[in-house]
Amino acid sequence: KILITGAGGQLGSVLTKELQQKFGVQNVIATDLLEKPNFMGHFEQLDATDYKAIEKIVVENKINQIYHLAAILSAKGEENPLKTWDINMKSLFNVLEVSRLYGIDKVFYPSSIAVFGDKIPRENTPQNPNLTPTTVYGISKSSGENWGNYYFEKYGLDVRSLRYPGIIGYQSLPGGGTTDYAVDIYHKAVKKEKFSCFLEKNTVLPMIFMNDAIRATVALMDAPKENISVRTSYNLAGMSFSPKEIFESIKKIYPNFRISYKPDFRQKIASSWPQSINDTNAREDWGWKPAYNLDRMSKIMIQKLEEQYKLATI
Ligand code: VAH
Repeated sequence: KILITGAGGQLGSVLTKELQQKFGVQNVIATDLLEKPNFMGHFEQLDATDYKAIEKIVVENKINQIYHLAAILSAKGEENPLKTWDINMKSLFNVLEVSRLYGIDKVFYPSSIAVFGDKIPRENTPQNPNLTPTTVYGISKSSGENWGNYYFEKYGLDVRSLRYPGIIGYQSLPGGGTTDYAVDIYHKAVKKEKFSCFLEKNTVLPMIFMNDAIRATVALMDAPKENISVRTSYNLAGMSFSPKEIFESIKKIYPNFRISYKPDFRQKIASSWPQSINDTNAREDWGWKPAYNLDRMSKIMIQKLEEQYKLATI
């Protein structure tokens, strides 16, 4: 059985559905700090910083895989650095320890392009540069990756991880990240509103369409153990674009769409991150290849969001 933390989040909510389909609804225990009243399937409220609470769920449900998605993201994390560190690390240690003690088969831990700092090549960023993250979130993810590797080396725990780019999907909303604008912009476009962007127009960042992010996660977790050569976290690429480029892609569908730029504190975070990612290891080890580019994504985002907003008004 599978335990997923952060199941109410942007990625967690979509990954939960995918895992339910793959393993059966009754075999996925979805958990989140916040209750999910209309959840389809097995849901339990869980504070992942509470070791006893995780242990109880693992034992009672005979869990053998854990997807640990609960975390505070980059922009939100800067509001309270020590609390962010505490939550992100404590929850990870709880997951690693419970996995070691109860013989969990596989653990998935999401890392992020936030682990790279501004002292590395920002184009085609390699797998193993010197990591000098600039946010507390990035520091927690780069440390977390190394802890995953440590548990693998020391205890043989099968921890697998991806450095996700910004994830863009129609199924859910992000919360507290620096890449959130790229989801919000589609919602504003579909609602025929003007978009005010918190990054300046030429800030290129690595991004990935939700469907690709989910497919990468499943492919990594399904890969034979001996294929996994990276035990910290795999670089993963989808596409790269700036606010101006995503705006132009949307304008092909909505010619009257308008944008203005009002960079805030998140600009500094974005400027410290890579523009594009070299994901050769993922391609070689488990056959990764993204399927979506910007225009293809824009088409689907707009079509799906139009359906959602139409349904909401009926
Ligand atoms: C954030 N979306 O902006 C997250 C991510 C690509 C960075 O980890 O914080």
